Amino acid sequence: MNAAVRRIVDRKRPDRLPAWKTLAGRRKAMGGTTLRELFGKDRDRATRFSVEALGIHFDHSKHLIDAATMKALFSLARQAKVEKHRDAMFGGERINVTENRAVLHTALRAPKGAVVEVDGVNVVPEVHKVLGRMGTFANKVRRGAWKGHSGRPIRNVVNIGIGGSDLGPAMAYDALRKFASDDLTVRFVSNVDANDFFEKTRDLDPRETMFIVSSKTFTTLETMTNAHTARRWILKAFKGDIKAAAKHFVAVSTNAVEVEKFGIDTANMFGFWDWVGGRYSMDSAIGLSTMIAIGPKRFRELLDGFHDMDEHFRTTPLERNIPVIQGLIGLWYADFWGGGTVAILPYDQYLDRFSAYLQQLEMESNGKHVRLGGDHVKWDTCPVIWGQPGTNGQHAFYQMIHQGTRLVPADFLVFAEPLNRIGDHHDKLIANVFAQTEALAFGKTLEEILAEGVDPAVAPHKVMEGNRPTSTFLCEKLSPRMLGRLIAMYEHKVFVQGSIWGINSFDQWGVELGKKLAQAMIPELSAKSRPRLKHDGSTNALIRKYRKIRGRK
Ligand code: G6Q
Repeated sequence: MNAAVRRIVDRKRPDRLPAWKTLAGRRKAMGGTTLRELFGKDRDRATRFSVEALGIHFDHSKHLIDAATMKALFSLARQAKVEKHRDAMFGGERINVTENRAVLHTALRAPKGAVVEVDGVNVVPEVHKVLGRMGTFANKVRRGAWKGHSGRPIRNVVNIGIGGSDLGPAMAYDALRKFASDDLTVRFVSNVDANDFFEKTRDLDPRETMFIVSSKTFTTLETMTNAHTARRWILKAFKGDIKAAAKHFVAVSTNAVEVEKFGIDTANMFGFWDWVGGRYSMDSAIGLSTMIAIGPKRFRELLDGFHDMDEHFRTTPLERNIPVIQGLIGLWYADFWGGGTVAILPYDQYLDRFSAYLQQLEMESNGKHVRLGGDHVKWDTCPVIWGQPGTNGQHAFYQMIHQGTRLVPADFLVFAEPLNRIGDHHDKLIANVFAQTEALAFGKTLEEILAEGVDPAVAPHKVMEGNRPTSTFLCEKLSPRMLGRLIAMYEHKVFVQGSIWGINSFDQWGVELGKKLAQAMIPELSAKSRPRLKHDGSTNALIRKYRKIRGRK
C-alpha cells in the first residue's frame, strides 16, 4: 500500500473519536425529551435550526436535536476529517481505493476554464468537448434534422441502460417534463424482463425511433440483451437491411471496443471516464437523453445547479453547510437512535422517481459493512431509503409514520412556486406539507382528544405521540438548476456520512455476486437436456420446477 492510499484508508474509527462519546452522552441526556418541550424551551428554535442557501430553505428544527448535540456532531465531522477527505475528492485523489479510481463527478459540472486534474491532466476541457458534441447531436435530433434510415426524422428516443445508466436520466426526464420538448417521446428501458421492452416500444414507429445504448462497461447483461432486441426490432422494420442500424443507434460508454463490436460507429459514441461512478453519472454523456429532451441550454442550467451545490459544500463552514448538516443528522439517528430507515417525501408529482433515484445513490454508496481498511464496522451505516410523492403517501403508509412503533425520520421537499397554476391546488399541496410535519412533530395528547368530547374508549386510538422528526426543504421553484442543486445536496450528504463511517462510498462489490451467479444459471434454465445441478436444495428445486413449467426436461 503506497503512502497516498494509506492516507485515504487510515481513518480513525468514529466510535473512538471523542465526539462520538459526547454524542452517546447527549443521547442519554435527551432521554424521552419531546419536540414539544424543545420548542417550548426555545422561541428561536426555528431560526436557530434552519439554513438558507441557493433558493433552498432547510428547516431542521423539527429534529430531536439541541445546540449541544449539533455542536458535538460538527466536532465529529471535524475529528473524522470530513473536510480533508472532501478536498481530496475535489482534488482528484484516488479516494475510491478498491477500484483505484478518482471520484470526480464534480468535474462533470465544472464551468469552462476550471482546472481539475487527474494524475496531472486537466480533465475539464475534455468534459466540455464531449458536452459540445452532445449539444450538436441533441440539437440535430430536436430540430428533426437527424433522419432515420427511411429519411423520416427521429421523433422517439429510447434510452437503454440500467442502474446508474438509467435511474438518473429517467428521474430527470420526469422531473423536468415541464421543460421538455413536446415534439419528442422519450422512454427508458432498463429491465431484462421482456415486458419492459415490449411495453415501451409497442406504440412506436421504428422508422422514427432512435436508441441510446447507455452503459459504462457495455457488457451489462440487461442492457446488452435489450440492445440486441432493439437492433432486431429495427432491422425487422427495414427488412434486415444491416445499414439501417447506423441511423437508429448511438452509444454512451467508456468501452469503445465493445461499442464497435456491437456495430455502433464510434463516431456516434459519446464517452466518459472511469472516474465517473455509475450512480454519479447523470451529468456525463449518460445524460444524453435528458439533453435531447430539455435542450443543451437547460442541460447546462442543470449542471450549473449541481456546481452551485458543489461550491456550497466545498466552501461553506460546516455549521451552515446544508449537506453536512443533513448528513450529520442522518448519522445521529442511524447510530444513536437505532433509526433504520429514512423516508423521502417530495411534494411534487414531477419528482415521482426521486426517491427511487436516491435509493440507489444512498444505499449503493453507503450500504456497506467493511471499512476502507478492511475491518468490519461496529456501528450502523446506511438506513433503508424509500418514499414516494405526497400527498399520495398520506393516504397509504403515513399511518405507520404517525402511529407505528418505529422511528422514521423523513425529508419533506416542496417548491413554493407552482409550475402549473391551476385553481388553488398549490396552496392545498403546501398546506398538506406543513400540516404533516406539524402533526408528526407535536401530535395530539389524550387530554386534548378527551377535551374534544371524544368517547373515552376510542380516545387512546386517536392519540398521536408526536416526536416524529422531519426535515423540510422549502425550495423556490422546480427548474433544471434547482434539480441539480437538490441532487448534488444528496450526493454530498452521502459523502459526509461515508467519510465519517470510514467506508468507500464509491464501489459496489455487493452487486457482483448475484450477477455472476445469474450468468452461470442461464444455461441451466435453458438447456435442452437435463442439467446437472450443483446448487443448494432450494435453488435446485426451483430450477427444476421452472423447467417443468416451461416444458423442459
Ligand atoms: C452504479 C452501479 C450500477 C451501474 C449499472 C450499469 O453506481 O455501478 O448501477 O450503473 O450496473 O452499469 P453499466 O453502465 O456498465 O451498464
